[in-house]
Amino acid sequence: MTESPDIAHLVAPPEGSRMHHPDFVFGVGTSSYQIEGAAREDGRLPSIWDSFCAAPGKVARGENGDVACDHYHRWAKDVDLLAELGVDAYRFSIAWPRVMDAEGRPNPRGLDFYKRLADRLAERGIRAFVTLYHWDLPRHLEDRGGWLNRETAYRFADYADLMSRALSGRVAAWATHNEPWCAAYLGYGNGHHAPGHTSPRWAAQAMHHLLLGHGLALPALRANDAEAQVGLVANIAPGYPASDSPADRRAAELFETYQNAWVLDPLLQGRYPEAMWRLWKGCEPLVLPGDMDTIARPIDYLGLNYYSRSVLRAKGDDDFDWVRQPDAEHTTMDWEVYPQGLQDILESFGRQYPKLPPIYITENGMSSADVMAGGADDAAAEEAVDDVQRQHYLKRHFAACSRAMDKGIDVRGYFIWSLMDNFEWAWGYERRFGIVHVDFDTQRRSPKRSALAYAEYLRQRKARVGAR
Ligand code: IFM
Repeated sequence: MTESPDIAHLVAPPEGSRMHHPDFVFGVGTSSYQIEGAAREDGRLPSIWDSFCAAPGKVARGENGDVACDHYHRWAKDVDLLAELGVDAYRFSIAWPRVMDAEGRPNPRGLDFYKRLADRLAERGIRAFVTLYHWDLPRHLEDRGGWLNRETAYRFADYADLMSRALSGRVAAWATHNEPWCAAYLGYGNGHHAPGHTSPRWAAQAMHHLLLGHGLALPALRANDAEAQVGLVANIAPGYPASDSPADRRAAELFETYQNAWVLDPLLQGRYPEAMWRLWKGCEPLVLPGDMDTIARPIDYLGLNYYSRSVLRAKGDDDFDWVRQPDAEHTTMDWEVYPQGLQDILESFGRQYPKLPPIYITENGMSSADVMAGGADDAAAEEAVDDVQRQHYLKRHFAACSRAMDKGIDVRGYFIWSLMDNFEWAWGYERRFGIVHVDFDTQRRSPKRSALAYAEYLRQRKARVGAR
């Protein structure tokens, strides 16, 4: 994976950036349901995403993760790809339904898959950042209420115990959950994600049990894998008022409470924000004594996934509307490209949370309509997709992160989402987030120019360290 050395500047952080430091971790991320496929192999049980995809009208074109990137069979080659990229770390998730049967007993074939993967990563000098829950809940648990059932939080702790015993010593950092906001709100509040429920009350309860599961899992993770860091990954977005009016400013604050503080306040301060109790209006979650202390157990790091910002206009007293910025740059998700938001939100967390742990940017990246010239099967199509918008996107977000670090925010690493094009949930395969192009007919992987530039940047960074 090489191109001319001057390609590194296409994505590289600015000169003098603290991100050039050799201890700063650069990586890429994926998740189990989005890439693995092999949905019915080696004892994997059905997950809520298998059912959701099978329900008419839930996922674009009726697509599903049955095959996805076929990573379950191609994992060794995918690790080669990671090694060629030269990343320090790889963030992936475990499919809970692959590793535990319905009685909670381990499934050795599923466990072996992740052991082999973690071992191969270690052989290649790539650190494993492992997420336990990236949304593929075993269906048998959903049949008993899913995250609405408090029991699921305890089953999650059992699962964390199993995995941290199985992978002990092979993992640099565990994340309990990826984006609990999405799991709770999109899964139980507006139904855009599995399991597809549409009740604000259920979203609040599901969130509480997700966070409780996080807290309950921490002691086992620490006991079984003492060297690893332990944390949680949250999706975050800054809100900006559409005007200077007090009402719009309040709307932006309300948005940030709903989007960020709903997850981060319990985690870092042991309580839900006051404003949430007001917003819930009779849809409050049931919180038992001691729950908030469990949720607020100390973590070693906080993973933050940043993609875009929101601009808000007040709608009545306690509600808001999103205001699309028609002249701004957008991605094919129709998400505004707003790098400054990353700096702003990191600094604002620094002010809000005295106990803010070290941060990893665990996801950042964009989807674009990347087409291989001449078709992926064409031997002449060796030329990389020139994903210019993604290269600019990454470079500007690296710079924003760098500025926040200059202002004292302790960011330790940065993971591009995603290693390769994959199953983008309700949007199916059309939305391509990868820095590596995947032809889903042939499963051929072809690094895009952003990947080549990232690899070259990482190669130069290592060479500089070696030359010291
Ligand atoms: O693909 C998702 C990922 O699974 C979670 N964070 C956002 C990404 C892009 O939508």
